[in-house]
Amino acid sequence: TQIRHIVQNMPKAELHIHIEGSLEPELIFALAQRNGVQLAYPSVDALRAAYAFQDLQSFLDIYYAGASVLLKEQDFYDMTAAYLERAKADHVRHTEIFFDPQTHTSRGVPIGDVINGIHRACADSEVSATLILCFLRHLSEDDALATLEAALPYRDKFIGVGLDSSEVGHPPEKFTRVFARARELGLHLVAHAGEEGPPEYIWSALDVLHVERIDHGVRCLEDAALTRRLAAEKMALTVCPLSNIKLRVFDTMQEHNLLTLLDAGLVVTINSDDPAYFGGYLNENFLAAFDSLPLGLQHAHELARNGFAASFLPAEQKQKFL
Ligand code: ES4
Ligand code: ZN
Repeated sequence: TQIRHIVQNMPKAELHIHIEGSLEPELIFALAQRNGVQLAYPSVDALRAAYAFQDLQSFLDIYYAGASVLLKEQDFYDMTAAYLERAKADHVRHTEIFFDPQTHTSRGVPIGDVINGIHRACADSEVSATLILCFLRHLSEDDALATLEAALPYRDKFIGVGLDSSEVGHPPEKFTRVFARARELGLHLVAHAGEEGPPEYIWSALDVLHVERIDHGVRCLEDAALTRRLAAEKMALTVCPLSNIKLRVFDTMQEHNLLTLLDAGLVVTINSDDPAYFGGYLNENFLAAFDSLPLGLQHAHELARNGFAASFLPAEQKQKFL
């Protein structure tokens, strides 16, 4: 139909994509072979068959297993180059890519190999691409602080920091000091909050960590005062429709609250999160939402525009997309 065609071909920004979540089963097996890594699954099909998740943690267990094949700088380059090709095909013009250094440094991979490999692929791409270093919230704040210090020789290769992994039981305030340090360094700040965790985690991401966007944030609607604040401050939510269905945040796409968030005046963006695991890249996320919810052409333009508006592009570059 006409609207599907327009949605697919619109210039878009992507603000919530974990690069390790773009690793397709075929590339996992190719890298395992190249690096002599033994996988717990005998074949690509067997691995893909394991992609049936009950919740965030059951996904993360498989996601970290998949990332275990990444050892060399070139592996990080190849993974990122493959994502950027897919993004380009979906008319993504700008992307702000999350990466999880602790997933790799804990296996003995030098942080410089991680950052240089991902960054070099971004530099080689036609798509505008910047990097956001994420701390794993199931690990300690001291581990996050050490990771930030270890990344400082590469300070010019990332624009911000984020907070991801297991949300419940690991509230934003656990990371007060490391976010304060990142803020002093002039880094942009984001955090996952209100995906599986309660609205209180969104409040503390705002008031304790001073984040500039909320990743997911869909549970904000449980708190009317919070919803009003997010709207008043034009605080963007990076919503990931297919992720929310695969991880059972909502039972069906028809029940997703994306349109309710828009109607509440929130700056909603659409993103792919972990496209290799959740059934699609950015266009598939847009189409899944548009196929299941009463969204129209105005919404399509608003959602695409929000992606650029909420980006961390410098004002003059942002302007060209708006
Ligand atoms: C993630 Cl969907 C999601 N939530 C939290 N952390 C993550 N890391 C990768 N995908
Ligand atoms: Zn995420």
